[in-house]
Order: sequence, then C-alpha cells, then structure tokens
Amino acid sequence: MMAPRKRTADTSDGGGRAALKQPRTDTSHLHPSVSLVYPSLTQPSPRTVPFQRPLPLISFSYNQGRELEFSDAAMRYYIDPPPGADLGYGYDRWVRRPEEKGRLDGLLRAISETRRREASDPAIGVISWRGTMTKILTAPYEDRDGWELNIMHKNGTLYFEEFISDSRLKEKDDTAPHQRVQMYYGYAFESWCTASQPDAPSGWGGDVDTSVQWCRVVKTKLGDTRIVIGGEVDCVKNSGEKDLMVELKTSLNIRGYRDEERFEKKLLKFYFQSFLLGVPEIIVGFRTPNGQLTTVQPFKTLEIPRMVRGKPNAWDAQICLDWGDRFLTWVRKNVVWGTVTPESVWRVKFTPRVGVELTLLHDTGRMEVAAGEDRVGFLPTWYWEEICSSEHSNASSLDPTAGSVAAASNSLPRGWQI
Ligand code: 0WD
Ligand code: CA
Repeated sequence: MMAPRKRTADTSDGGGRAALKQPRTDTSHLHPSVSLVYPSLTQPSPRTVPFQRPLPLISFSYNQGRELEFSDAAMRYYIDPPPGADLGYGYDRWVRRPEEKGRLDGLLRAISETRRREASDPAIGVISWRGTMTKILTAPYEDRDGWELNIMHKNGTLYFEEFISDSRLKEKDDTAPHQRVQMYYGYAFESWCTASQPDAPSGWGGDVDTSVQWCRVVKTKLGDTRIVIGGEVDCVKNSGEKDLMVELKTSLNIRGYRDEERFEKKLLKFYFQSFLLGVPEIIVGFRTPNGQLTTVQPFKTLEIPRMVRGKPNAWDAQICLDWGDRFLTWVRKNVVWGTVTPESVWRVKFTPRVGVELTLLHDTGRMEVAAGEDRVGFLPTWYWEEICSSEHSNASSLDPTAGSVAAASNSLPRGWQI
C-alpha cells in the first residue's frame, strides 16, 4: 500500500461554505476527509447554473438473459392503459432480477462503442448512471435516505458508481412482502401502458421481467462539466417523425392536502430523473392503496418546477443545479489534488440534512469495492486497458494530470463537442 500523502485537504468550494473535518480516529478511515455542507433552502439560489439540453449518443437493450445488445429490441411504445386496470395482475409471474451493485459496466460498454463508431476520444468530465445523478442533485431536499458513491478519476474523467455494501444488497433483495407488492404496481403499470408495436390495442403488455431494459446514453453539461449519463427509458410515444421518450410512474391517489404535499415532493425526483436524460413527458398512474388504477395524468417535464413554485413545500430546481455544480467542482478539485495513484478509489457519503463527506479508500475499502472481480478499482479491467491505451495514443492532446477536460476540448473532433 502506498503511504497517504501528508497534505491538508483543500476544502474550499468557491462558495465558502465547506468545512474541514478532523480525520476520524477509527482505523477504517486512515485518510483525512473533507466535507461540503448543505445549501440553505430558505434563500434563493445564489446563481443560475446552466444545464445543457441532453443529446442522445447511443441506446442499448438488455434482453431476458440480461445480455446487452446495441439495438432497440427492448424499446416499448406507449398505449393508453385500460381504465381501472389491476396493478396486481401477473404478480405471481414476475421475473425479478436480483439486486446488483451499481456497476457502470453497461454504460462503459456503450461509451466504448460510441468511441469506436465515432473514432474519437471524447472529453468527458463525469460518467454516471442517471439514477446516481438524480440522487446527487436532489440531495439538498432529501431528509430520509442517505447514499454512498465510489469515485475514480482517470484522464480527466470522474467515474461515479453507487456503493451498495453486501449487507445493504441483501437487505434490498429481502424486501418485505408489502413493499414488494407496491414495487410491483409500478412495473405492472408499465406493462398496461406499453406494447412492442406502436399500434397495438390497449391491454396487458406482457408479464414483467425486470431484466429487460431499454437504456439511452446522452451527453450534457452542468455548469462547466461535460457529463455522459445513461439511464433506463420506459417507452416512447410516436409523435410525427420523432419518437418522444416517456417516463412512467405510479402514485397513490391524492385525497387531501397532505397527499398533495407529498406528491409535490415526489415531483422533485420525477423531474430531475427525466430532466437529466432529456425525457420530455412523465405519465403518472394514480392508484388506490390496493393497486387499482384510477386516473392517468401526463406532465410535461419542463413545466414541473413552475407547478410547485410558491407552494408551502416548494422546491427550487436552481438550488439543486447550483448544489450539483458545486458538488462536482468540489469532488474534482479534491480528487485530482489528492489522488495517489490512478487506481485510487474515493468514497462520498451523503448524510441527509448534513452534507457530503469525501474520503480516499485504503486497501480494505478498495478490495471491498472490487469484490474479487476482474476490475481496477470498480472499473472493469477491459475498460481500464482501453482507456490506458487511448491515453498513450492521445498523449499529445489529453493531459491526464490537468484534471480538467477543458484543456483537451479544442483538439476533439466535432460531434463530441458539447
Ligand atoms: O440494481 C441496482 N441497484 C442498480 C441498477 C443501481 C443503479 C443502476 N442500476 C441499473 C438499472 O437497473 C439500469 O439498468 O442501471 C441502469 C440505469 O438505471 P437508471 O436509469 O440510472 O436508474 P434509475 O433512474 O434509478 O431508475 C430507473 C428505472 C426505475 O424506474 P422508476 O420509475 O422506479 O424510477 O430503473 C429501474 C426502475 O424501473 N430500476 C431498477 N429495477 C430493478 N432493480 C433498479 C433495481 N435496483 N433500479 C432502477
Ligand atoms: Ca418508471
């Protein structure tokens, strides 16, 4: 193991709100950690951080055997569901994919395929699944669920992987029966609302198999950071020449003021989840507690922030974007500065109502992340080798120590420039 660098961590985030935490005394965290505290939710966002419209790069499908193929085989078309549909239908036939660690493998294969097709090496600041970015951006308003990320930095790119420990994984797999049913309602709604052909009649779209997914990869930019995000897309609606992506959700019927507030809170997650991938419409199926569909309501993603503005429990999307930008800048600064070897793995821990903390993992932590698999840190070895070889062939244009993708962007072929 290499000795940790004896440097004081840089905690400045540009906003002057970061705080230095003393190194912990327990032996599992031998390195100093830095933290970034929450933004104020009562003040308006101090600045407007731009988010670029996501542009599609590639899409892929996972088939029933969970094999990835570069096709739209798993793409579904939206069909209006039958009124009063039973969301418990087919529960016994649900093929439930076991919970897995938040590995980036599928997304990395798609990025590698895009590089091959475009014969270029894109300058990317962050690579992440969409669900991870949603968690990061909505953290200022999250008061219940914490999360942890593994982070690596190579050739100017930060890789974010959600860290799910073995015990947490087991917990997720052992969902209580009541929760399993609630979870299933969402999938059943997807089946009642989709078909493999655009002109299919309304009805059950086939038994639920959570291994099958259609995913899309987009490039976008938050502040100065170019980001490549991959995420699952539920279905598309054929509108003239273009297929428009649609996100499907279920939610309990709104019976009163409290329910309305709860729903408006949920809209924050719905909004960012779709916004990040450029999904323009969210269709919500409202249901009874025991799973009968009552009404279906479409929402235009971009109109959601305006809908909640001025409400008692309103959220402000700008606070999230500002926080997200500060988060990414803070991670980059500290990781670039503190990385001992390119194989270093960092951990970010988010504590609701407190903030985030960043730590360099030591040997035991790194071994837990690799979990005995063929990986360098959490990146698959085949991918690692690929980026190492492209580093050599691009040695003149990509400076891996610069810590910024901006330096490399001028030499990139068009098409990958955002
Ligand atoms: O298994 C896991 N723990 C994870 C899997 C963690 C993170 C990602 N992934 C996989 C996803 O299964 C998918 O293949 O990464 C890919 C992209 O996911 P994403 O789009 O970034 O995930 P997210 O935005 O969190 O969720 C999108 C949908 C969910 O729809 P709803 O409407 O519930 O938000 O992906 C599905 C789910 O339908 N999904 C999952 N399905 C089964 N098991 C899981 C899961 N753990 N996580 C998301
Ligand atoms: Ca969904």
